[in-house]
Amino acid sequence: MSGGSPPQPGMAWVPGGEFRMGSDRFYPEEGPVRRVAVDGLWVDEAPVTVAEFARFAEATGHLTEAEIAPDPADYPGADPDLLVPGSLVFRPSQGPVDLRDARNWWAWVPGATWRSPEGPGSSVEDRQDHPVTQVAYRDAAAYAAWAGKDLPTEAEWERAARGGLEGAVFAWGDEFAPGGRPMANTWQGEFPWQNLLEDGFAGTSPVGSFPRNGYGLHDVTGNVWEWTSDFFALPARSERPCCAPSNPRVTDAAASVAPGEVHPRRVIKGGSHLCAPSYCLRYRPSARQSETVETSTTHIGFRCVVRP
Ligand SMILES: [Ca+2]
Repeated sequence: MSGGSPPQPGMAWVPGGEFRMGSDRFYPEEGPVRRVAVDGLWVDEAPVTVAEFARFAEATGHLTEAEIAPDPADYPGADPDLLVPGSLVFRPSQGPVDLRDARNWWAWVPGATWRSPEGPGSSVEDRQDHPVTQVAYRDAAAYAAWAGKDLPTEAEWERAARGGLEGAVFAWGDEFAPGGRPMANTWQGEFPWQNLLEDGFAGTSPVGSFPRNGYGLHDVTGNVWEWTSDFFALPARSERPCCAPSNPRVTDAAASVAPGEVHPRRVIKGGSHLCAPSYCLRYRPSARQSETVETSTTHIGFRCVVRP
């Protein structure tokens, strides 16, 4: 069944059905591979852009998490001088660093927002058609509600990203760069200091710079990570259900809170322009990470869906 004509411009129909979700070939949090069913739905052809988010902010006056000072209650023991509006900004290192410590490339920058993603003095003036960044989960959800849309569940997102290629490594097949052609905005070279720019982009790229997948979607992997509405959990390993779960959702916020943290974590999907094979081979439909809901960075954005 197709969904008829799109409910809004710039959306593509992703047919419902069963598919193999997850992967057993890369990182442990992606497995086990399990059969999952989702209903057909409309999916934004590209991540929400700066221009689109600007229309939302203009219309609603929405203040993003990055524009609001953190609540001291959420950060016991924190230096009050650091509890100012701001966000996380990627800073390449001068040379090889310990890849186990993300502080080697993430800097907390006061004044970094979606309008000034790298902090005061930076601008999105020439990035209107890039994905919006520096948006936390609440900001993405508020945009979706304003637009008459929703955020995808992880299963919906992965179904859409696979483009109908059952079990393929990438959204376009099993070969990273078929015929030498870059298919997504990722990181080539040694992360986080040597960006060889073989795909032409150091940071985010205009949406649609790379080919569509089989369902007509751009930038499902690479460019920016995308928020989904599922709270983070590891897929169950022991169950052998008789039937594929239909439209599964993970709704347990409390279980997603990591030790020592106060905020729940949601699933982000798709990898970003910072994903390098040596560090984070996550520009794949099955790849997933958890992110605390109040976090915003220069490499997380989102796209929306409409369920018929
Ligand atoms: Ca790149």
